[in-house]
Amino acid sequence: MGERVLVTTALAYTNGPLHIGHVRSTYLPADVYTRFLKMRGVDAIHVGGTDNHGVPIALQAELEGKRPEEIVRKYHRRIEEDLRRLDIEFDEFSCTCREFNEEHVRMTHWFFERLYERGYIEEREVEQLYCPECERPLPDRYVEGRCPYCGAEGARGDHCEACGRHLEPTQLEEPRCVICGSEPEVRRTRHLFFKLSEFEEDLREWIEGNEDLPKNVRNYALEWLKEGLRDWDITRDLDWGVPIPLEGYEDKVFYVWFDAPIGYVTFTKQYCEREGCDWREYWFDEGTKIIHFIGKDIIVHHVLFWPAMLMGVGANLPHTVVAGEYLTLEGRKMSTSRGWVVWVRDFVELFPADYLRYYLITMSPLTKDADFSWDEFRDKINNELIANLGNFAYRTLSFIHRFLDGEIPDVEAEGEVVEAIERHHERVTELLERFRFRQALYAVLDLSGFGNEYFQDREPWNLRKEDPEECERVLKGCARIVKALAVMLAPFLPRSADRLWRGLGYEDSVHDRGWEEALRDVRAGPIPRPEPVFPKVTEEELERAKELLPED
Ligand code: B3M
Ligand code: ZN
Repeated sequence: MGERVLVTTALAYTNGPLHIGHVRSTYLPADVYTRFLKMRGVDAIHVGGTDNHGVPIALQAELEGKRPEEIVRKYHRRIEEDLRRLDIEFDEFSCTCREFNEEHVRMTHWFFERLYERGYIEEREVEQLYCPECERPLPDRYVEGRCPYCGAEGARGDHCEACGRHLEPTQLEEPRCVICGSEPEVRRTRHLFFKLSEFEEDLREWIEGNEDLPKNVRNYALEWLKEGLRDWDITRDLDWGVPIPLEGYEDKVFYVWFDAPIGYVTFTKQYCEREGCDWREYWFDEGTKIIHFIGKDIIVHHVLFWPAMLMGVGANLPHTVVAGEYLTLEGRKMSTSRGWVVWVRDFVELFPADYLRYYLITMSPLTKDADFSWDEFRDKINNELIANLGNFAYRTLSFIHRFLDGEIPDVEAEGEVVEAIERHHERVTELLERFRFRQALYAVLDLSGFGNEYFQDREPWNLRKEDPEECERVLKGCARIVKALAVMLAPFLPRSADRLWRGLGYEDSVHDRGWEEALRDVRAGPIPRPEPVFPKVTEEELERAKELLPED
């Protein structure tokens, strides 16, 4: 029996469109990986969607005088469109919004009730800030004040931007209500806590014993465990979120981090309802691998909080969690409020989506921080992708078109070429299995590097007159390499791979073929008039791209 793999990507908050940071850390690696699995014939699905609750969205709505669901709807659509433009594919792309997704409310309740019945939920009294002027409680970011750790002004009720510490609203010095500016009072209220501390030992054992967890994720989680786990407040005094099915909690909702990861399960169920499978197979049966792709800032949620919830309901634990590190832009931290960011939509208006995919994968390993720079982008596209791979493919197809009557010859390629293809195929496969996306893509480029050298060494332009049979063998070998490149590029650069594929005279799509297709001989016969698959990035385009960033 083949294994079942469930790939998930962190759910983007619907408080803005998609930028390159999201794409690099999460969406792109998950898409490449799922495409690769599917080509190998693995029963894999990719689920994701948007995260619609939480204080930031509620607050943004309030400040703009809108309903939160209006903001959610707008950005859900926009994010979905941004992903489509980058050819990031999902088997299910849904949302957690209580207004648009009843199923998610039911699934969250299902989790909560199980945890409750099993004694993992406890009621406790807490102190909570309350604005007497607005006559309402002030959760998280509804208050601002001075950070008790570093003294920075403008620290928010959940977090200080300046020192990066996590905060509770009651810790803030000189707190202010962000809606009306008045000074809040402290009041007592009841909240629900998830007894995270009870899972500490099991979590440690699971993390230490899980060889598949990448080092950056493991170390981070173990570091966190050293401090000991505190029970987790899963309620908020807010009217935006999943309602709590318990008497006395009518005015509260679940904390967004309680319901958001449950979205992975909701969306799997929605997929299964459409496709006629059983979601429990993914979440409860042995033989399923759950792989979460996330950004580094949410490791604790995915390796501690969420697995504890899964343990609590008796579900499968993640097989692994792949966490992309931070991305800066031209050497500076990205900031959506200051416009120091590259939006996906702006990028794809200037350049092919595959160029972004290429650059984001090759800029640095996923487990290292990286910097996006427009100059480096141009250099990598022009000097690597085009000079190496694009050039080899175009050279091969042009030669065939001009000198071999436009037909791929019906002869055997040399053993040396076949071996090189096999060697590279094995290497790319092995690297992708280990989530080494950058190295894997460079291994594909190594094969075109081999092709370029082979073409250069054999001098087909001389052979054409001196030894036409040998010339045919050489070009057959080169065409075979182009085919292997098209197949192996398919998960990384889906659109360009298909253009290469059609350039060889195939009429279907490379995405309908399997991963092993790279090893099979290339078809003989006519090819269309060759066109360069990769246009150069010009200086004018680059200038226009740079103008997207604000001046200092
Ligand atoms: N929306 C935060 C983030 O995108 C959050 C992820 C939820 S994943 C369950 O960083
Ligand atoms: Zn107020």
